[in-house]
Parts: sequence; structure tokens; C-alpha cells
Amino acid sequence: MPIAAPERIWWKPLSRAERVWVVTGVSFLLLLSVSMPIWHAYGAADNPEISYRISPEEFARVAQDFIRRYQVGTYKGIPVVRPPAGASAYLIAQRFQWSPILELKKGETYHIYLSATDVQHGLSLQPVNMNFQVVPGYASLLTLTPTEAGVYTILCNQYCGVGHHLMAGRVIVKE
Ligand SMILES: [Cu+2]
Repeated sequence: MPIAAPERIWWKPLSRAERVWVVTGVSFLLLLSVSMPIWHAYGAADNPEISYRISPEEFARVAQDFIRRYQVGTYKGIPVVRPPAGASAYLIAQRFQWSPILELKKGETYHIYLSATDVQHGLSLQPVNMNFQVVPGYASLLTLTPTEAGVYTILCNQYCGVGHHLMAGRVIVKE
């Protein structure tokens, strides 16, 4: 017996459950599509961020100069650096650490250049939940003014290798 050809319009009739599912799915898709540009324009989710092209070697060199100039100590082998208010600061992401530990002053504004020297990393500043992509070959400029004193943790949230889960750094904000 030959195999019967499938019906041309296989989804007819559409059951009630399927109809509810399709309507829900499409509504949600439209809602998200519309809210994205609105959120971009009016939400507070986007941090102003400018990126510059820079080779990993050049970034490492500039960051090391910065560390040498403003280093005030060492914590677990990582330099602790206190940039003057208004200064440019540099933060290197490299498997599997963030360097240096920045010591900032509450209420002052800093220009922090962020880049990776090996692979992509993700900067997640906790507990304030600020997230930035850290890409080798690009320095991203974050201009920020800490509003609360404390010790903040930087976690890597972009898988970067076997030590990824150990890649934690810190930012210290003093009164
Ligand atoms: Cu990582």
C-alpha cells in the first residue's frame, strides 16, 4: 500500500491549546520587540560606554605604567592602586585575574579603561550588578562616580578557561 501523502494544511484544525500557545508567544515577541527601543531610550540599563581600538600589548604597557605610578600596596600578589580623582585608570582582565585593585574615593569621578590581554572576559561588578564585555583589542571607557563606600567584587561572567570560576577581583571605595 502506498504511503498516503500528508495533508497539505496539517495544522488545521488548530486545537484550543495550540491557539492559546501561538497567541501568547506572538504577543510576547511583539511586547519584547517594542520594549527594546523604548528601554534603550528611556531605561537606565545602558551605561555610557565608548570603545577604542588598542592592541593587547599596548594596553598592557599603558596599564603597567599606570600601576607603577599610583600603586599604594599589594593584596594577595595583586597591586593596589589609588588613582587621583579625575584621573584615567586602567583595569586589565587576564586569565584568571583582574588587575589592579582600584582604590577609589566616594563622590569622585574616574575614567576607567577596561580591556583584556588574552581572551574575552565579562566584568560583573557586585553587588551593584553592572556588566561589561571585556574584549582584547578594544579598550572600553567607563566613566563612573561611586556613590557608596565599600568593597566591591568583580566577577568574570564570560567563560574564559579552566580558572574562570576563580577570576574575582575587587574595587575599594573609601569615604
Ligand atoms: Cu572568565
